[in-house]
Amino acid sequence: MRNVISMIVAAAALSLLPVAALAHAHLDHAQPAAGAKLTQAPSEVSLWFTEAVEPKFSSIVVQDAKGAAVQDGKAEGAADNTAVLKVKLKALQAGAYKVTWKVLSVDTHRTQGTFTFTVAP
Ligand SMILES: [Cu+2]
Repeated sequence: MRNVISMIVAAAALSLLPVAALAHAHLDHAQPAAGAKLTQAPSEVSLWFTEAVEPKFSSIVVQDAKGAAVQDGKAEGAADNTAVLKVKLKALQAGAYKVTWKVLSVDTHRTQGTFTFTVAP
């Protein structure tokens, strides 16, 4: 009985693939926004994607101009939105920062990208 159920579940999952494969998790928008010039240092970076992502298999790295990582801990999802990935930041000094994100979307496709923002109090 268990085998029959797992076969049905597998068949149902496969039948969803052609539809899901049409979409990938692209970055929709970010906070801070790409290219933003901020007068106050942000305490976290939040990314909104075009489809749900798997936080356990996704990452956000934020680096200062010297390449040192300034994120505080691992990227995590948001309780109210499966298409959001965010990471906390250490106290940022003035300067330029580069955000590099790599995500695994729920349709199992990997995407990645980078953008920068500047803190200029
Ligand atoms: Cu996709």
